[in-house]
Amino acid sequence: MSLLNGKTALIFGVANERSIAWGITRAFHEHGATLGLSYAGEMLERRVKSLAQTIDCNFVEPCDVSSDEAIQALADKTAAAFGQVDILVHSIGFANREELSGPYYRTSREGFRVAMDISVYSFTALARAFQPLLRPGGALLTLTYYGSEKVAPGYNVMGVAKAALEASVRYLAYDLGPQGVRVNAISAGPIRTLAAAGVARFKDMYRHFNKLAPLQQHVGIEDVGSMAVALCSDLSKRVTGEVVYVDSGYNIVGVPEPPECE
Ligand code: NAD
Ligand code: 0WE
Repeated sequence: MSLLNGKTALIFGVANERSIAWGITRAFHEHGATLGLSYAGEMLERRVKSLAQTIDCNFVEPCDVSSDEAIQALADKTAAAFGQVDILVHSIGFANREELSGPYYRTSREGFRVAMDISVYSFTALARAFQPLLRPGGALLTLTYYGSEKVAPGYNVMGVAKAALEASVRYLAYDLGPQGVRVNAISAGPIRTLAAAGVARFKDMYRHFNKLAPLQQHVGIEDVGSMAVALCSDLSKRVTGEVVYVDSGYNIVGVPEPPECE
């Protein structure tokens, strides 16, 4: 199928082959999109470039989204390489590790700032820098998590950041709607990626997830990829400002079944 034929997509947040952004990249490639990848730092350059080769993608550029200059430089390179773009995917989140354990009230001022800057503002910053390049019929997409709505122990300042990110999705959707550009988020269930590795509280909740979710299955990056195709293609032409769950139905359960009743 080629739901994205003739569309150009720029994807932020590939770190390795387990990244959600890589699942989205592969799905977009299967649907005929022309792709560009942007990664965070020199340490990732070799890995991301070799992944890009597997899908014949030649546009692979660094961009630290905490820098306005880096974002503008990338927008300039994008304009030179592609002219206009149809799709931007933001698959970036970060908090200092020490903020992801212990009580939320211990969050430092600097830890709060970093989480908000990289996980929230960067999406707005991309919208701002790329707005002149966005073609009508285009779409912006970001990734969020249920910890924005209900407490996920240890997710802490990231939950607060994701709540702000979801609000940003609605404001951006309102602003870009008249230009024919849609803005949505996917709220994914827990996936074992680099950003989840080594977080103790993640492992516990990951292990129980497929017993609690209605579909009783873990979520994979392919599952997020196929929903991303839907949300960035004309299949979802009249959908904007939404948070769509790809979580095996986990979020609809209010009262989980106690383990001894299985
Ligand atoms: P990942 O580690 O593969 O991706 C996170 C990416 O953020 C990395 O590529 C990293 O380089 C990038 N990044 C961090 N700081 C950056 C900066 N300053 N500039 C540019 N890029 C930067 O992990 P992932 O799980 O694929 O995360 C992608 C998104 O999905 C995040 O927003 C995350 O919150 C969200 N998400 C993850 C899960 C999960 O369980 N893994 C669930 C729901 C939502
Ligand atoms: O958004 C995320 C990951 C967020 C994340 C993870 C890290 C680990 C390494 C942000 N910053 C960092 N910084 C690091 O130094 N998820 C949705 C995955 C996740 O993380 C959790 C979760 C879930 C789910 C942390 C605690 C509890 C649940």
